[in-house]
Amino acid sequence: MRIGLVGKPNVGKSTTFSALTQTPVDIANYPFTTIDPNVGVAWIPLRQDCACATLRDKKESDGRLESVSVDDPRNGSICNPNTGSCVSHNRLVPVTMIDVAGLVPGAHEGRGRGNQFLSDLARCDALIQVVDVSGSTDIEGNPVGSGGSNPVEEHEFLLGELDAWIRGIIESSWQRGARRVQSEGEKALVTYLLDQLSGIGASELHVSAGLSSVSSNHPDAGVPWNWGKEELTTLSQEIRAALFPICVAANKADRAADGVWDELQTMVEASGGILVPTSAEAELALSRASAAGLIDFRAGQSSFTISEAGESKLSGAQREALSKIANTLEKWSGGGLIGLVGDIVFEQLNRRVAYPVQDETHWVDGDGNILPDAILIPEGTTAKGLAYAVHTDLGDGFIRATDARSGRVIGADHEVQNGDIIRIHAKT
Ligand SMILES: Nc1nc2c(ncn2[C@@H]2O[C@H](COP(=O)(O)OP(=O)(O)OP(=O)(O)O)[C@@H](O)[C@H]2O)c(=O)[nH]1
Ligand SMILES: [Mg+2]
Repeated sequence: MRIGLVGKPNVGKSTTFSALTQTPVDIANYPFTTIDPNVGVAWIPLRQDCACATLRDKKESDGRLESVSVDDPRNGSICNPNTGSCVSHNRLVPVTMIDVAGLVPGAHEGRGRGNQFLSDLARCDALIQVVDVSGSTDIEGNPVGSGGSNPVEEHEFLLGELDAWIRGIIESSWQRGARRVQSEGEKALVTYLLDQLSGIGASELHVSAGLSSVSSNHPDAGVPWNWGKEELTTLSQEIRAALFPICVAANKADRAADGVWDELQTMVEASGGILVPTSAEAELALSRASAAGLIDFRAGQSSFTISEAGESKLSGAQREALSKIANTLEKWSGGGLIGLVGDIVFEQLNRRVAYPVQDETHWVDGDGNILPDAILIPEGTTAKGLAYAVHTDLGDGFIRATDARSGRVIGADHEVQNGDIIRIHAKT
């Protein structure tokens, strides 16, 4: 799972990235601070209790485990995650985040960093546009104090650049590609588009969505090799929308009047996206204080408590600054940045979780680790699909699987449900 952070320069993409991934990166109040992309991992809580909660209940009722002790640092969790962590059955799973250079008008023609970073985004499952709702920067990212670009303008410009970028790829040898339809039939168009766009992650689904949008919006378009700019724009827009669902972090909300983002919110939601007001700077400050052990703070929440170390080290002024920050974050609903990433993963991209295990009785791997993996899979993934998600060899050698919760044997085509614990039997 990969999510790209995009937007014009100087809006807070790197600040957002740093708050989400706890990775230190360059942040500064001028355009093009970031040139080469930053890649890191954000840890996202599952929306339901980790399956280790069920296992604990079973063990407790069988008399094989004492109930949770008051001083248990994991507050009841008994799984052994290979990656991430689990406390209070709150299991964290990894989502790769990519922070790229800012995008300026004309990027698809090579302005600013040009197409380079557009290809950095190629393999992303979704994009978050970081928008500066404080108006403190113009459309090129230069600091202006106030009255810079407006949120809707900023969003429309980004969509326009992405569309133009995709159109550029399609257009380059359109005439030749489209004429293949004459000898090879309709399917040749799909093949041509897939050839052109597979590098940016397009599949037949995306391409077909684009083509049917041209037929419904331009009924008189005629033969494809005669399509003009309008038809190709529709085609690119639709492919872009299918390929890169875009959500918005309405950032620097701490310096904006409430509601400045309302119009953009309506627009984004109308196209199926999500907008959440954020202050990446505030979240970064809390996540840094937490990493330094000064406060106990769980990402996605606005409240925190001062830790023992914090009690002795924080000055009065520092405490006041931190609680001011938390108060700011409390004003907005939406769960901040972690909440936004969670919404994208579980609601927009419909990802479900499955726990592959090697022993269906004890829910462990070959080394006795309890529920070591929590894998995000698209809704509708089959047992065999899950096997491939774990390892190609496991998919190739797939024989059957066992649903470890019920003990039932399931076949290759069985749809894995959210929270399933699955033992895969495969030829080795
Ligand atoms: N007030 C306020 N300032 C912020 C917020 N987020 C970021 N900033 C400031 O905005 C400026 C730009 O932040 P960056 O994270 O470097 O922005 P960027 O989008 O990565 O910029 P480029 O890499 O140049 O495209 C810095 O001065 C940040 O401290 C926020 O939520 N509120
Ligand atoms: Mg940056």
